[in-house]
Amino acid sequence: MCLQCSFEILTILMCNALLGLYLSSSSALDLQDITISKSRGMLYPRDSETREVRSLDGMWNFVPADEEYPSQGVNDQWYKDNLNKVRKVIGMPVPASYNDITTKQSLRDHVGAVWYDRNFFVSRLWAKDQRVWLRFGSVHYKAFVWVNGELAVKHEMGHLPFEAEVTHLLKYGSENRITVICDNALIQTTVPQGKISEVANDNGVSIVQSYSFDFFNYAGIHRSVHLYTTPKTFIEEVEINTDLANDNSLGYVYYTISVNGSAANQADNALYARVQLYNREGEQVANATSDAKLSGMLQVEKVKPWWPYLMHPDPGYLYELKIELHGANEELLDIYRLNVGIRTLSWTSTTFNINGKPVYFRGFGRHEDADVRGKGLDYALLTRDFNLLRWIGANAYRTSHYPYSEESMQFADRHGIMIIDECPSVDTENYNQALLGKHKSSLEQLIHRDRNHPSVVMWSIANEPSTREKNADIYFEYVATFTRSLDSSRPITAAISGSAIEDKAACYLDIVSFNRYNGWYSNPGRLDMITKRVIDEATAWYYKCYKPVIMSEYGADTLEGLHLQPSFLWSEEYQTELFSRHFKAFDALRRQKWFIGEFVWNFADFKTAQSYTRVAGNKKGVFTRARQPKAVAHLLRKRYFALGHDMDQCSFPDDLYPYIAASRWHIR
Ligand code: BDP
Repeated sequence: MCLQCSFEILTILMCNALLGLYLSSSSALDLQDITISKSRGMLYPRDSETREVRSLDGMWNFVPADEEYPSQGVNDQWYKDNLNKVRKVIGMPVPASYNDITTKQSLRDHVGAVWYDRNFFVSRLWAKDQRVWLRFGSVHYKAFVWVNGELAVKHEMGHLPFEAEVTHLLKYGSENRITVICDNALIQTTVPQGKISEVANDNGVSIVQSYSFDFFNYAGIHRSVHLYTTPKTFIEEVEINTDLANDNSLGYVYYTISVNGSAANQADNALYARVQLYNREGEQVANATSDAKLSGMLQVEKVKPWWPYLMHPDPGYLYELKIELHGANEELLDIYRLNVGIRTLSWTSTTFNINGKPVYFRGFGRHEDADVRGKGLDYALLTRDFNLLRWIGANAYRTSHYPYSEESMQFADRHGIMIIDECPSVDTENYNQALLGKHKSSLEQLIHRDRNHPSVVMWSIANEPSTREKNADIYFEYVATFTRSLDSSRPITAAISGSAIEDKAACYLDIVSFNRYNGWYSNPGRLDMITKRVIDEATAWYYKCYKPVIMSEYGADTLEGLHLQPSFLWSEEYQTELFSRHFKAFDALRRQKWFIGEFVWNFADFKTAQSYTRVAGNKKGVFTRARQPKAVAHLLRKRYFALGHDMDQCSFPDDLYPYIAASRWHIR
């Protein structure tokens, strides 16, 4: 086995052994805060009068690097020619995880680099006075990208977009080639963390990836790949903030624009933006011309605020903001449009409010997960999932345990589903300097990407970190302070699994979320040991930090179709009864004003690593992996609509209570 390599991407395999050593000594040291570089650009690619977007999705060529000689492709410069010249390639769909596409176990469980390439034409019409950008929605976990044999961009961190200008690398009016290495290896300084070791097998040794988080480490080009054009001087960033006044009848949209390009340097004072806001009917409701700093405010009379689903008869109201960038002599340089929801958020030590009204969250933890596609973006699945969220009456979900696709954020905006937006830090432990830098970077990239979505109402800075460990306090103080410095308009949370007594991190948050599996991991089978424990734990969290409290995970694995009466672990009856015991606790807690939400684990069954505790994955879904309801979904639906009715007087769907009998029946 040769683990010698010359290229950065593969050094992680070598360093792993050393890393263990470094970490055990470094964890004794005090952590210092660390400055990170900030991301730029990355507006979602949209065409306009000045921009063109071209998809590179479709079938790509694919070949995994040899486990025996992982650096061979880099050493032999496979990116200098078509991959099929050096290796037998197979077809691989983009976007998709590669793991479940073939029938080969070796690919499903592959550790390290895989190679993709494809050829494409660029029209000679694109050779005019403009720039061309190459943008990936996400590649998990680490990516290196070459265009026509030249390195165009590299990026570390799954689930987040990255891009590079490729104007100078493309051949216009000719065929081009794009080559990608995607490396899925996770170590102690990646986000999330994992471990790689060499383990003896029957014929020698294997490189084995392990991780403690409970979802399959799907990898590949997970989201769309785009080429898009911009003018030479173009709108590079847009930041939106909104406010409401006068009893929510007047709206304010504050905007700040950044420009990239020579015109920005040469004629600073000449640049200005004209911004126009359109309602759903396409009528202009406000317009303004920016100041010289390219910022300003739009005032909207008789505004239609953005409301969550079931909190208002017209949830998810979006305006369209059209931004025109003008240069000297009024020359129109660039146009970019984005959707804007106008709403306010506020929070106290006991409440969370949207547009001045208290919110009670009723939602899910989820995963981006499906058979065959893994974590690959799929509009059919996305549409089905949002239809199910509406069917069941949920108003929120947490993007457990990593950022979800930009397309899903757009769906959430439109459907009025509130998002607790989580960075990819899951089961965080072994706090060290390098990890802190990457953790902060993951939040910076996430906030940069998602800050303009009205659906995003909270940032989650971690899931189940080890919060009693040495340095957990200083580490999370740094991470929380950094997050607030990037966005003070949204509260911060993290899903904590440690006990309130031992925890050192929760009080740095604005809202405390806790995960607990009463009746499952704790006291399995004991439905009589749930309600009081949930009430006691939520109360302990409140009196520890004096912050609003959410139960961010509870649930039970349930095998679809398994019915056992009296209920027994894994049966549909057990999941239903376990939920009901939690509902009782939540209602008792709701009378304490500081308990502000309940999130089921999980929306749907999902794949995990192989383990004797998992029957082909985690089965805690309210829906099956094929997105069909288990028995508990019907109970949850009744509760979520009842809560919507109690809180916000929403109406009930006609089929919520099918006819049973003419007699009066009793609900306890
Ligand atoms: C929680 C984790 C979640 C797991 C869940 C479970 O946050 O990722 O899937 O437990 O075990 O601790 O089902």
